[in-house]
This record gives sequence, C-alpha cells and structure tokens, in this order.
Amino acid sequence: MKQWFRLITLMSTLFISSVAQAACKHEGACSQSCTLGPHFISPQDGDTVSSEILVKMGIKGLKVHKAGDLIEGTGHHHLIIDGTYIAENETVPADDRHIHFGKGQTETIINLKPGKHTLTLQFADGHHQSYGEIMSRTINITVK
Ligand SMILES: [Cu+2]
Repeated sequence: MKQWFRLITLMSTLFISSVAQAACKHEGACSQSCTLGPHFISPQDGDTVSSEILVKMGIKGLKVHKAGDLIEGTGHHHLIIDGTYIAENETVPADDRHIHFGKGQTETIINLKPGKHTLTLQFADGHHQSYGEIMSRTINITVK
C-alpha cells in the first residue's frame, strides 16, 4: 500500500514537471512569457527585421480590457518606440512614439527606419495610468 502511494506521488511529480517543461520549451520565449507582465510574442529581443514590423503583444497576470473602464486586474497595451517605461501611476503620453491600444488590441504593424531601435511594452490601466516598470518590457531590434 505504501509503495503504491509512493508510485502515485512520483508519477504526479513527473507529470507536473513535464507540463512545466512543455510550457517553457523555448528558453528565450520562456524568460519573457513565463514572467508576470507584458511580453513580445513578436518580434523577439535581438531580432533583425524589415522596416514593416508586425508586433504581437502578450500579457501574463493581468487581463486586456478596453480603455475607459477602470477595472482592477485589467488594462491595455502601449508600445513605446525608442523610449523607456512610464513610472507607476504616471499617464502614458499619446504621440507617435507612445501608441495606445485602447480597444484592447494585441497586435499592430509599425514602420521603422533602418538601424537599431528599442521597443517597450507598457501595460497601463483603463485611465492610461502606468502599472510601472514591473509591467513593462523592452527589447532591442535591428531594422535592415
Ligand atoms: Cu492608454
């Protein structure tokens, strides 16, 4: 009886670790998508891309919701081009380098000039007030 119990415990441990491994199969993707906060599904940090860039945004730990409604645990994405994260509770500016996705969008196409650029995702609440550095993610890309 004891051995049977031990076998079940071992099997469930193996099962859980294999599930965890499957979720984190690609280490690069894991370091982003397994951590709380926003992450880039594409492009990835260090990528070289053409000038028209499809940006896909993900979020872990909070839910995407349209701007205007202030609901705890929700917010929307902001893409900051060649800038930095917005301090907690500060309003995310709205200009051509700070793009709001207030309809709850999770992908967009941007055009950048050739050279090195940074892209920052900033998650903010329904009133565009930043959740701070912890809810931001910056990657470096090269446009050819
Ligand atoms: Cu916003």
